Amino acid sequence: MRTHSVDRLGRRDASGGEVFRDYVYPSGMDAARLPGTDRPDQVVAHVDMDCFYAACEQRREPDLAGEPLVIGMGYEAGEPHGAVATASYEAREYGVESAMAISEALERLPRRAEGDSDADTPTGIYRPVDLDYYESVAAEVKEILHAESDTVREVSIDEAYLDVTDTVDWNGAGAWASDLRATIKSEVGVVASVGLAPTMSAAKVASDREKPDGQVVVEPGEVRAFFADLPVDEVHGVGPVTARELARLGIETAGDLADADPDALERRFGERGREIRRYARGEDTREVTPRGDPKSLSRESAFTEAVAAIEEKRRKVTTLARAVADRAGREGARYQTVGIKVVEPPFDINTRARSLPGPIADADLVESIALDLLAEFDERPVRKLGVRVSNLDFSAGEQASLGGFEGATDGGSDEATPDGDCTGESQAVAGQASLTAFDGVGTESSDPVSPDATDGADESGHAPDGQASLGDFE
Ligand code: DCP
Ligand code: MG
Repeated sequence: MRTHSVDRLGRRDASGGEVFRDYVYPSGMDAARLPGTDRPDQVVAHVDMDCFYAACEQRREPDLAGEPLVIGMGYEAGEPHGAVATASYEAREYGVESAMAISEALERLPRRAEGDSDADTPTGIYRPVDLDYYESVAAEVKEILHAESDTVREVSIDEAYLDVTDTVDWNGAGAWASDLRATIKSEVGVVASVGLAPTMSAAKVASDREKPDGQVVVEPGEVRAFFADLPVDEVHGVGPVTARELARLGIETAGDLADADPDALERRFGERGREIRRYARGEDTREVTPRGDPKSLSRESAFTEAVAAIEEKRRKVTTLARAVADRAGREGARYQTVGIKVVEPPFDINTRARSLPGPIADADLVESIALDLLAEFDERPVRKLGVRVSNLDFSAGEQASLGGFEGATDGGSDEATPDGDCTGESQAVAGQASLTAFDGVGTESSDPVSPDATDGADESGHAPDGQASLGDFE
């Protein structure tokens, strides 16, 4: 096992001053920002709660523990509507999974009748989403994570990265992860899986590898081998659309992508082709950075097939505009600029924006400006639409975000950056009901190799029954 020396990274003292740094880089440059360089000694943890909404329900109602439990977004007791937000691992055994239509879940796992726990055929318990409760549980977990590290980046309600370089070395990484998981379990009553690795993307894959209730440590030098068999759609920045394209090129695993000809990838995907190849090779120079106030808030949604029909496009933009305005309201944000993103097949990203004389909070106006901007694309086939508000002003009203798990797009840029990038981190939820319920987080615009300059949020999302997936774009 490799021994880790934090000193070589240039530890910082409590006041934030640099203690020393053995590596010398050209002045003003940081190791992590040098193209092609790595920070072999960065220790990144990724924490992701297991079947989180279901786990919250089980904490509240311990009789649900060990049961096949399905949490439905837009679901009402006894009804077949809505989409699966998540399912307990017991329910997953029957093929029930996130973003599946409830009607389909019911076919795989019929609803248990009241008092009918001994039925011959397996049955499941269905519950509607109670986001307020889940957020309160997430806040408890978050408190524990912040106690572990000064540098925590929360990326969704149940997921965060921690930079633990200064406190964890590779010899102690496994023990640290066990302790953290035990603390979360005993203090909060929900289960976390943890991955530790020298890069953010490897840590994320690692936390997923042994779910549920698992942990994986990937040491420096092992990342590429660790990735080799990974299906290509699990590489950071690669979603279903890109994965399909890659499959056509015979690239199915991260190992294939790592070995692919970078020029060919660039011809097919532009600069992003090189970026995803770098991620597949384990090269990821991103550092964990905490989130500040978002620079913009957005929602985007993909059609399963390109759509030219005006009304269908207008309906989607209306829904997205409402969702964005609602989100801004909850964040306590007013906005001065309203924009749309229109993706034409295969990957042509168009953005349009209009600025107002001063900040406002007015859902009707967001909708009418967005629809107005859409008019230019009335006749054109479109595969994805997004609505964004930017030039945000948090000065009026209280800050709703509380720096909590609830994500926000954090692109670090407004109109200056063409918003081709979407959040690889964000996850999409299915169905109209989930519009406001699950938000991803964008990446820093300062990250020159962000793979999120891609196809976007829906790449990590799921679209059951032709439903659009939803996510942030920046
Ligand atoms: N979620 C949702 N819709 C989706 C995906 C997720 O509403 N399509 C919600 C419900 C999940 C929570 O977000 O509980 C966290 O998402 P995860 O992807 O981490 O899924 P889980 O925590 O449920 O399961 P896992 O154990 O695989 O992490
Ligand atoms: Mg989870």
